[in-house]
Amino acid sequence: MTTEPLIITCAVVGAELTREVYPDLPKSPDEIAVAAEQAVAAGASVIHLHVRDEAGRPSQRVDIFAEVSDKIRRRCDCILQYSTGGAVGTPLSERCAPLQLRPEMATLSMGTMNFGPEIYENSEETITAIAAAIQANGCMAELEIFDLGMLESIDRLAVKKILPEEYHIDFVLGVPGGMAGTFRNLALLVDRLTVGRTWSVAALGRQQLPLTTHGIAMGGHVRVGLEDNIYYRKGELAQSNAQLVARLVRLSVELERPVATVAEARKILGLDDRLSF
Ligand code: KMH
Ligand code: ZN
Repeated sequence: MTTEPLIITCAVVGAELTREVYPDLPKSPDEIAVAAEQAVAAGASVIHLHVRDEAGRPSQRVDIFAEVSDKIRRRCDCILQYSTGGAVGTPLSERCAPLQLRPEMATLSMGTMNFGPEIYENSEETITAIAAAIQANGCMAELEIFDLGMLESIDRLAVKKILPEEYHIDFVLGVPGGMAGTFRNLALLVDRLTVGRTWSVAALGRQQLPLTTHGIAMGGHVRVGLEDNIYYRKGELAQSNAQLVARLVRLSVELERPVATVAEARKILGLDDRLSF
């Protein structure tokens, strides 16, 4: 089993979550920055970032991403990973807009899918446009894989030179309409990976804990946070993003995976070579 340091990503707010289901959801720039700072203090090195507008709605506005990023950077060092997924239905032009702020990382969803009752549109044309924007702004892509076919699309799109050469892969399991969050599915996906690619696992709801624990033992990296799961255990809401991160830190230590510092995470992801732009 690998003893490589574990990169923990924290997805602190997401686009779909509301205060009706999670009353303390961080929404304002200050609240999101505090949530990120606490997650980093607990052991996260990457913050997967969505933001909300003044009305609390998911937004891809550049000024809000700039404000939140600035507030996070004043509080702590971490790798900022902007969402280009936005919310289901966010137009393509809006999805890419924050990339002009040149975050270290940005997500790239690898296919269209049912997302609950809605359609999350990621046609080849959309993937091509987002991949181009990611590269034009010097970001490292994190490919979001919600289903096996999306993983199998990587080679096809790479041949067409649509994808950047360097990328990290994140398996997001358990979205209704995507691949279920099971050990077998994670093993199947990891089996199909090109050797040497870094990967992480995120899983929705009650699968977050078992799948991330499994991912640690398999030598991958992990993502937790309220975007994917609001519960600490059955019937008990998590107190915070940091609480979810802290549990994974404890598990990781027990499994002989030291938790990566931000500097170590940059090195593992190949971001340390990119800091000069
Ligand atoms: N909100 C989802 C529709 C991403 O951040 O890149 C898409 C999402 C993926 O959250
Ligand atoms: Zn997201």
